[in-house]
Amino acid sequence: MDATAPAVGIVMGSQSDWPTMQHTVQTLEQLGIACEARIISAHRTPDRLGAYCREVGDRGLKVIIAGAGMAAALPGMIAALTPLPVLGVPIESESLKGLDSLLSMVQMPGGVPVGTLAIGRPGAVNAALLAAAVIGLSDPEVAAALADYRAKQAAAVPETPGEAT
Ligand code: RP5
Repeated sequence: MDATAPAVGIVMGSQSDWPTMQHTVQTLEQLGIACEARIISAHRTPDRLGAYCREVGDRGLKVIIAGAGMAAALPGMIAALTPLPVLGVPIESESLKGLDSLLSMVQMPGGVPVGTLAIGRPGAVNAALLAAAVIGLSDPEVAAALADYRAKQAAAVPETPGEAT
């Protein structure tokens, strides 16, 4: 893989999604996977969405991760407009705590899949790890980085509980 060309496109519906989606970027960086981040709203910037989806395949992106909140149409629309695998991160909304985002993202009609992750930060981190697993199928360096990440994660879990804080 060309380490400088982004392999993962991270798209979010609003600047307000960045505190969550930055965890996707950080996790990909830990794994040495180049990515790009864009703000594109399915509802507020539909032309930007169309333009991005038309060119992602040509630029060599392999996976798209889309974070959105409320009526979270973004990942579904990207899945409709590109052949790339699309992972969705439901953003924790203020009023309904992300249940709105989760349900609107996960309930795709048959034929247009979105791999929907957990609400909020765990989903943002897991989307990066899942993208790494997909890319790792054909990239031994990424597969090794992911194996290392998981080994470190396992080593960091104590065998017995400490004092409750
Ligand atoms: C969605 O609406 C965004 O993904 C965001 O989670 C939500 C609220 O956006 P802002 O009003 O904070 O810009 O499109």
